[in-house]
Amino acid sequence: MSTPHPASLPPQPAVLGAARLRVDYVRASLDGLLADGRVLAVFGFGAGAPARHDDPRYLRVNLQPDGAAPFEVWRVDGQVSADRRGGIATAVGGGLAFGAIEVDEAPAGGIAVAAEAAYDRLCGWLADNGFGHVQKAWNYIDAITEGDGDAERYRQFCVGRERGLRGRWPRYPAATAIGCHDGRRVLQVYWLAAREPGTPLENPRQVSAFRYPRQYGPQPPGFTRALLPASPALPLLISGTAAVVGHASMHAGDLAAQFDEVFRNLDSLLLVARAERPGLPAAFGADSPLRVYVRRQEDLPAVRARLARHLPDHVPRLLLVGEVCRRELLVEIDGFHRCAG
Ligand code: 3EB
Repeated sequence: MSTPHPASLPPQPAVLGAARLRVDYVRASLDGLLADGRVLAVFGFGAGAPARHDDPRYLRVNLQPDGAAPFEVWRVDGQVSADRRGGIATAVGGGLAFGAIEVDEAPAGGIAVAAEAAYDRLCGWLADNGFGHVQKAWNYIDAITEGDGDAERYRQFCVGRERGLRGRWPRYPAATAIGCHDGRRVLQVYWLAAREPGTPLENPRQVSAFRYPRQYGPQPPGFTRALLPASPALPLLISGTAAVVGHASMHAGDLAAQFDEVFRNLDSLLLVARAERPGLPAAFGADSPLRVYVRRQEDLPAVRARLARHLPDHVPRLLLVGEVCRRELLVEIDGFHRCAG
């Protein structure tokens, strides 16, 4: 006798001792959020958010949100201890580490040297603290597409990032690299690290970024399209995803067409992730907080409308004005998919 096949899989049981992370957009007071000892990190966005806090777990990202932004809150299963020394803010708990570093470009001698310093110090911290495996790194760079050809600031950032790594990462993490325009030439890098390696995922619709041909710069960007952490209680970490097919930018100047392409890329990435971990939901849901980076402020209303066509209302989303690292690309989406509750 065959038993009927359940229409949907029951929620995965909690994995004892496995690192877990919950990411939420929350409207609350910053002090109230930080009072929770299980909070690993809190992010504020744009000029309306507090610039800093004595607590090293707070970081402001200098991208203007669409309206009044909530805080993004990362919670872990365990007591968190935080520290700030030598310009690196860190928080450790529940088997995970958050860290953030800001490097002033002028004294460093430019974006390449600043990126090299940031990644060199990041690697040093990881080695000293037993967190061998960055799962995702976020990079925020002022005036990211300024400069021509190989002198473009993003390309120089890629050169410096790779130099700073000095071959210490056997595999690339997921990443986001977005431009801001706050006039501060301060490179901001933050990361989520674990003790176990995850599985890097590539997108069959896209050439791996680390294999981009020479035309995009002297150093291909070191990131993987998504990273599936070893712990099933951690979400899939999705890299910044733009309208890149193969290695080419698609639909220059056409916001709606770029949007459709971004979602085709995301769908394709979810298929790859589900082949690896069938328990991941097939579609974005309430546990898939996404960030949508929009190059032009004036596109925000159109972006809101496009998003409503692609995503059900219960998918948390944060719209930020930020520049994709190729001038012709108008929108990029990154995020998390399914955080165990
Ligand atoms: C792309 O597909 C878009 O350099 O860390 C996306 C995510 C992009 C991360 C990075 C760059 C980075 O090439 C750009």
